[in-house]
Amino acid sequence: YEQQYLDLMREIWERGDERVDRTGVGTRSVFGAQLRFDLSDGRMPLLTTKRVYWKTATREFLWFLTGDTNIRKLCAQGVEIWTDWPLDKYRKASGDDISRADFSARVVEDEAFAREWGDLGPVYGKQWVDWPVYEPAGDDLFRRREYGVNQVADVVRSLRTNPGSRRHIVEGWNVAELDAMALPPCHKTYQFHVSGNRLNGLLYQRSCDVALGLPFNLWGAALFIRLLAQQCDLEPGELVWMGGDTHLYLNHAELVETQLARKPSGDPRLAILRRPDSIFDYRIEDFEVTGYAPQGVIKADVAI
Ligand code: THF
Repeated sequence: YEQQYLDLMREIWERGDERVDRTGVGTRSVFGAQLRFDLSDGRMPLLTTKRVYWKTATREFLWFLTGDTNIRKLCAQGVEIWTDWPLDKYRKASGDDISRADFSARVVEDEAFAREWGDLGPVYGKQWVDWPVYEPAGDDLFRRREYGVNQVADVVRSLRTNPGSRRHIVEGWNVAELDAMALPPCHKTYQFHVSGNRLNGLLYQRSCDVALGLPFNLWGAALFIRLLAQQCDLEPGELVWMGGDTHLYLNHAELVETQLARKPSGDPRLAILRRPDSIFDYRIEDFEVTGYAPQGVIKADVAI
């Protein structure tokens, strides 16, 4: 189960191509990778060879479902995984060498500041629940419709009414809006598939930071399947993960070596304690992980 992740990590570290990437940090990379995880009986792809903050990843996922793209609500919950991008932009624009903690605190306290500096542009949440729609307004003009497409609500509906469909897709890659995003989506395409009473899901990720991002991305994709399954009276099936540029940053050497020296231990399970009326009504208290006794945290810097 987890061994697949460790094997991928080792493969990239030992045989990946060395490349200079956008961030300037440098990576070792393979192109095209696949992992598969059985999600039956509460199983989740939650790594035990280091501590993964599954609550942080869950809060991020619930934030996506609200359609919000401002880091303010994340910072207010102590989730700082998106803070580095607005922070970098603010530092460059203002020349102020503010610390991450001070920046985050200001985003939480000062609403106007958050509005100006805390937004990531039309990233995941916006595209998932409010993909913009343009309608003809006469004379070759188009105007933006007040409500966009809620892809998540549509998938809930299509899973319920037309389970055999091959079009249960949630897409983040809105070509026309990429330039306005702090980062174009990495986990860009989710497809769901009903087989008997089981719900499978596939995540295609164009670019993957295997050390820091992938543990979060796997958790998020598995959670997506679990929520949809509960809402649509299906059993969780399998998660298939596919990566495009699948890489390790060169400054993650210590993490890689520490983690590859460890052996998976334990068998964590996720219980969802409540079934809300809609996929948009889950709260962090609804999730309980049992049997999770991970090995220690391994700290590493994120490439911006
Ligand atoms: N950019 C890069 N370079 N890597 C990524 O993983 C990544 N993401 C998102 C967008 N751009 C990315 C942001 N997601 C962490 C985890 C997820 C992130 C960003 C950072 C991180 O630092 N995790 C640490 C600390 C966790 C914590 O403090 O709660 C960890 O040890 O897991 C991938 O989608």
